[in-house]
Amino acid sequence: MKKVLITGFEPFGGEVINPSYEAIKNINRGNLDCELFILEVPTEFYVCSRIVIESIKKINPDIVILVGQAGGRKEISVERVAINLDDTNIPDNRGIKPIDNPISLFGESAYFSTLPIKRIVDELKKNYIPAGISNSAGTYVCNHLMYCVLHELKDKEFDHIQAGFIHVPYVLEQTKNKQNIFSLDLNVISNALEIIIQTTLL
Ligand code: PCA
Repeated sequence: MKKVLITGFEPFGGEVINPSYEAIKNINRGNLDCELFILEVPTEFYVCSRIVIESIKKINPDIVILVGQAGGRKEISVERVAINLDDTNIPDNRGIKPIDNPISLFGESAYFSTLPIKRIVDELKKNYIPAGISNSAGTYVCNHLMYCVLHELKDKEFDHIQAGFIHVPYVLEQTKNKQNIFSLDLNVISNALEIIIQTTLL
């Protein structure tokens, strides 16, 4: 049976929860044809990638799906690309705030997701879940993690592993007292992640 590692982030930016981690905890393993490993990752530049890469080395998964919150987005965003840049106005959870920093001096300018991104979007839409491809994972911690993981997986030892990043909108409980902010039900996000895993396994 194939092994899938899925990661979500700790809350950041004043939020009490992060829908990415809530959603991966809520995945129904009974709907999956794989062994699933879940991991909560600190919303911290540098630390996040170290933890995920250590975990990849330990688990030796076939597929790695990184998930993060993108508040304000109106669909499940299947990220196409990570760029070699850290640049942020808001500090991470450790107070680190890189500006115009390359992530790797020797890495490529960008790395592309190796998940079947078009098939994933089609499957999500077939299931009436709002979804689309995104051409920017931003320049904050999520892009950092996606870049570092794809950079590491270029290595011959790991190049059989498929990996990519999914940004999810807020969940209902985060937007209760806010107006006109899009959110999805937690179960819809978890179901979307189940579909993403199953589609990648095919
Ligand atoms: N979203 C942030 C970092 C952690 C998270 O869940 C981002 O989009 O970079």
